[in-house]
Amino acid sequence: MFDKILIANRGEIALRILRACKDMGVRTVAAHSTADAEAMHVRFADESICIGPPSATQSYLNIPALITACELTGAQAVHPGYGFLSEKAEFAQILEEHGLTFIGPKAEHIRLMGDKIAAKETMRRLGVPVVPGSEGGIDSDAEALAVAAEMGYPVLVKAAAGGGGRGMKVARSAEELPRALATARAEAKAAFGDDAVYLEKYLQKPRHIEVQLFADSHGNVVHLGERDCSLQRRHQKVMEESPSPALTPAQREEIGETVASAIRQLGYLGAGTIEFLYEDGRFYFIEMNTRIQVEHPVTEAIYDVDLVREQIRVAAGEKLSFRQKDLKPRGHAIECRINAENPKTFVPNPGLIKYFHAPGGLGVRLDSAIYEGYRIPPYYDSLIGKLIIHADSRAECLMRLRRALSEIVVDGVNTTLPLFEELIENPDIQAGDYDIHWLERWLASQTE
Ligand code: MV4
Repeated sequence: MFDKILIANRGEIALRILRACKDMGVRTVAAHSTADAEAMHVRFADESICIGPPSATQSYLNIPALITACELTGAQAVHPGYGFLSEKAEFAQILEEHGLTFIGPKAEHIRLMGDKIAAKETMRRLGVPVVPGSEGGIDSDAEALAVAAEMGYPVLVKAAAGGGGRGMKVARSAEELPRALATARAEAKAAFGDDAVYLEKYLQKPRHIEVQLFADSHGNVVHLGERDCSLQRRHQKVMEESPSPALTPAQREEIGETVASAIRQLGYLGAGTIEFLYEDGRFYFIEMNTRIQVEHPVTEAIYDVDLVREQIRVAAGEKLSFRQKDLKPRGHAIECRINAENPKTFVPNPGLIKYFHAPGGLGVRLDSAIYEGYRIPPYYDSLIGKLIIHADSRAECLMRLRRALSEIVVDGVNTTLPLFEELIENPDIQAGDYDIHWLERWLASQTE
């Protein structure tokens, strides 16, 4: 096991990683920007080191500064959290070249999954169901028109370097396709410096269901069920739950085994998430994420595991601490993302936390690095906490969430908390009856 881990992130995930390290008796180094000198995880860490000014490009994305920080502190491994450098293959590779361990997958797998065309082709080859579409990239309008005619409209043009919804264009007819291709290409070129695009059948009312995977370097690969992340706004997840209200235990086992088998064939290491669109009882692979995800705690709640601890164990060459047969989901979990944003317009609202009261009680977990008197800096993502509720059933989980929302107080900045109080009273939410467009439609209906 490592003696010392450097945490190359901030906010609630930096604290989450720090807690896992402490539970394992591993010393911690908080690498932080000047804007985060007063952060809770910096105070709780064994050591801290400033890696640059507020701008993320000069601090949390500054690879030379992070390597130097490891050398100065004697940290042997780096946990990148999510965002920032967590899915930069180059970072994983450079750490390795410096004799340091990247707590995450191998650089080759990060690179492979970063190319959405290669990722899809790989998954298809390994027996994972994928969305019907072009085989590889699209080179001409004629090719796109032929593929689209074959599978039928509407179709979706996606960027190979995309993900998270950027560089996507729907074409509802052959007339619309050339323009959709040109726009998607131009946006992809501007956003990613790569104009490669591919074509898929456009699914009109799917759910977003993702499967959690874990692999160690001893050939053990397991799945930890799914998370339903359909409740999104502008490609930002708002509320996630596990298990998905849409799946049966038999469907869970089947898709879990399918993806575990694919990952085993790849020789993957660490935590991974396979994202699917799910419509009319069928799964369609869209992307794979090679990081720990924001919503990992809902999986931790129902499987009673510490996923960050497992990331650290397998990065150190140890075995996973569980086998597939040990993993039995219990009950239901829901996560609410608390953002410092206007709950109606979602405009970020950084500033001073004047008063803070944490909720508590059985089945209530709050992952947050805020405290009374903390000033949320304006430079980073507006996520300030996650409220994770666990109960025996979905109905009890919603009741318990209602209780926790009635207890929590965050004063001084606007947050998304009022949104959840409304959402949990909605009949569709209570019934688990929602797709990826539900939240945007509901928000639009609220402002009319
Ligand atoms: C799709 C789709 C419909 N059909 N692909 C959006 C982000 C990226 N990860 C994939 N996305 C989508 N891909 C096909 N073939 C609809 C979306 C999509 C979406 C997916 C998940 C969650 C929210 C979404 C909101 C809008 C569109």
